[in-house]
Amino acid sequence: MRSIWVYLGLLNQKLNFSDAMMKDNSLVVAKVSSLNEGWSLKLGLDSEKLGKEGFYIKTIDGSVLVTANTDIGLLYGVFRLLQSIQAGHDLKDFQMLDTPTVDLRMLNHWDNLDRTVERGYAGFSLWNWQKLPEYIDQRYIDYARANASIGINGTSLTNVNANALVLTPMYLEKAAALANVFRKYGIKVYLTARFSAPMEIGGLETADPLNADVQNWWIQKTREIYKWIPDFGGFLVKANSEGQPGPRNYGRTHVDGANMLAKAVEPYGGVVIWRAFVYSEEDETDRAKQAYSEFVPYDGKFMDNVLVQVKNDPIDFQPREPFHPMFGAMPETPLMMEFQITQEYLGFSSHLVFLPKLFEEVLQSDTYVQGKGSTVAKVVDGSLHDKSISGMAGVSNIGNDLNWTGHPFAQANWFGFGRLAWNPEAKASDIAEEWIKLTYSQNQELIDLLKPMLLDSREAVVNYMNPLGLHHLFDTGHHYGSGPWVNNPGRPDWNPTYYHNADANGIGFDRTTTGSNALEQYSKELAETFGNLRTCPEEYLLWFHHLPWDYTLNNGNTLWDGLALKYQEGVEQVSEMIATWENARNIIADNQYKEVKMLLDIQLKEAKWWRDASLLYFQTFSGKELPDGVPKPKKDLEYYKSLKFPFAPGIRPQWD
Ligand code: GCW
Repeated sequence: MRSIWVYLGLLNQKLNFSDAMMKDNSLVVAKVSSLNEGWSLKLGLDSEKLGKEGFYIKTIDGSVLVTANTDIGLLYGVFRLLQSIQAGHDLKDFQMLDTPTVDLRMLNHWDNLDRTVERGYAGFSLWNWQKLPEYIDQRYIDYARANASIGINGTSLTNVNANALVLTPMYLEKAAALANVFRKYGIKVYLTARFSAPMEIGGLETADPLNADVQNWWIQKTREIYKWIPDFGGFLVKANSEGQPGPRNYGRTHVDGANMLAKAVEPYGGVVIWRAFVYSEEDETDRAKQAYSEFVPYDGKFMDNVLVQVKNDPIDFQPREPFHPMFGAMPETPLMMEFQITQEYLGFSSHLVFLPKLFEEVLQSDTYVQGKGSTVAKVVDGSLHDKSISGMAGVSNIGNDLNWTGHPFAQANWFGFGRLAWNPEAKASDIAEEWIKLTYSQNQELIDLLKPMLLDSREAVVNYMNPLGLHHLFDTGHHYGSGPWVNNPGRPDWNPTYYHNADANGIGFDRTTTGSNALEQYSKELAETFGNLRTCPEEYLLWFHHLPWDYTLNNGNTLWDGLALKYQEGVEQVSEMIATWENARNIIADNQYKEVKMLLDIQLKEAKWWRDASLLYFQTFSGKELPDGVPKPKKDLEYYKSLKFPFAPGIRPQWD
């Protein structure tokens, strides 16, 4: 580039085509409204297509123009141009028009006010509440830039297991300081609202959403928040879930609770994001069914500025589950996708797992609610049911670790989430390739090595942790490592034994008509496919069916042998990742090599732990020998059961 013109239209005149350009090799960054008529011929652009956040990049006569309707559109365009250059795109005839198809593209931090992070594996919270509001850590700015560079436009600062104190003036002032930093990057701040806040910090005797004093308290509180943060995004709420207070404590409904808050934020253009992750210990029915049963009857009852946020899967962010049946089942309600970027159930920050593969699988799942092609992506972007607002949230994997995410490759999951939130139709393989180019290099040999490694890594973790549709076999509380034997009294639905149901006859959760019939929550086509053993994809087999140990799998193996071989396959896949990484050694920097090599070694060790502990335990039911190709475990079951991890990261103290 010879010269760079950044013309934001601040002067009261239009940018003349001949003035600005196109004197070879310039970069012009200018809003559409500031381009004079001379441009239209050259551009042939219908600026309406760009909307509020889209951009258009075009090479004209050897110079490059980035244009958009808004400042944030320009910023997104410039970031994309830089990324395109970095990824080696030829700018000679470059042309790109892009707009997001999802409105709210958010990170959800599960950060506590004491800076611990629930399910955080990358150090402590970035938010240094003690030094805020005066001290603005450079990392807040870097965080905002990184997020803007992938199109994230919202961040919820605090844990959904909320502390009401964040709504007090002392913390609002601090949150406002963060909002001031983020605003320049198009990012709005959201706060988690503890439902009982009117009692805890407001001195009221109830938090009943139908009580006038309570309603008024929230109205006043919201007014106060908007004084601090004029562009406050709204509230994110976890209510009546895992011990959190909510409207049901008062015999009221989720609609009563959500709409009370929605009324308070409505005058300011705010939204309420109400989580559907609910299941009750008193409810005897299959946990997988409870959110659907509780929410679907309320379709159409929520105010227009309420989004119901649904986890991608019915149980809980597992390595693999079928998509959540609520997607597609609430045509009158905007359903916001909740993915988990932090790897609570996928190896914390020691395992290399490329999550866009998981996200893509969910988004491309067909709900069939309006015939073939009714994908989850179309539910989430609002196009299937013509929604006026749409959203996608990712539970953040960011902490104050030097590299932000603990594992260098976990950055790919943050990046990939951003790409998919911008465009849920994006392809995991394109995201992988782009990330490698932006992070490591354009070297084709390296791309050929790393891309398949990334794309296969998700299947590897499924294989060595929870193959064939098994789920939630994690040791309780911290969720670190294998614990299929865990069967604590207390909440059955927190116990692995509840999910695998292994006994002498077989293994798996019967969710067909002979069992919990969770199948009925899916469309007829899917209920038939999943319910029929001949058509149920084997990756979901034991999620839907309880089957005998000698059941014959598609490849002719018995279930027992097939299960054992899947665990083994997962371990071998990690060994292959290590071999791939060795081959990349000469192409990348030594420190980059070493860091990931050490992590891959941990991953291999833990993959073997998962295989051995799980198989030894299941063997006590199957009574069968391990098939050829699966090595005999070096330790016995008692050893694995004896492992305790009182200081595993990311846990909430009260969960132990
Ligand atoms: O998966 C579970 C986690 C909890 C989390 C909860 C939720 C924030 O183990 O730590 O709480 O989900 O999503 O609300």
